Amino acid sequence: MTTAEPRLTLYGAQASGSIAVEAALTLLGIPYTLVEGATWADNEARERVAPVNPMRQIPTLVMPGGEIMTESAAILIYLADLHASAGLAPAPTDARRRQYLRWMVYVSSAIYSLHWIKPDVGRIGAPESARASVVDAVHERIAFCWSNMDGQLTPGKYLLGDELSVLDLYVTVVSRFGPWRDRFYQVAPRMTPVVRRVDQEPRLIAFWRERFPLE
Ligand SMILES: N[C@@H](CCC(=O)N[C@@H](CS)C(=O)NCC(=O)O)C(=O)O
Repeated sequence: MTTAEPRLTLYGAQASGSIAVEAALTLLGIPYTLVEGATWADNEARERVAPVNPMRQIPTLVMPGGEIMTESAAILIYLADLHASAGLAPAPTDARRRQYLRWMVYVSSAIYSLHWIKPDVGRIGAPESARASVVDAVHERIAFCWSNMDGQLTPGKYLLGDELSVLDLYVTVVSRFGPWRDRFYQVAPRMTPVVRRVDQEPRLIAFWRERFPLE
């Protein structure tokens, strides 16, 4: 008799922030059980994730022993550190580690978190009639934040140099959200070749097509 290997369980959805985590798991060759559901649009998906994450957000990662981990940046940093030989993050002793941590936290806090407003502008006390202008303002702020980041990076093949890191995966995914890629290409000319390269990463082509097609 064979016993099943303990597996990670990931609550995630197509075209969501969980895709950055799924991309890292794919590159690392780590199997996981996916619980699919678009939490921002589907109440059943929200209620499905609620017992493990009362924030009702994805990605939510459940460890084989039942421990819960949320926060996309934290999960990505953790996975890269745990599998250091895969080289998906600069080591703590590497001079690039500071900027790596800085921008991982920045993408999460300055950019990704703003998307919480969009499914229901009432979340910030705005009337539904103001929806279009609130969403425009969110997108303007995100464009500014991408531009600010772009101006302070000197990418090589990838954002931190010539090695692919989970920061590249994170930016490649979050830049697919509003205000979407065309705007990103305008405001982030230095990061543009990097996300295009990651879009074409041979180990991820089939994954992107299935989980977050660009078109
Ligand atoms: N801080 C969280 C944000 C996660 C997040 O906003 N997830 C979205 C999907 S991309 C979500 O579940 N939204 C549900 C909602 O807006 O209620 C993280 O970085 O993981």
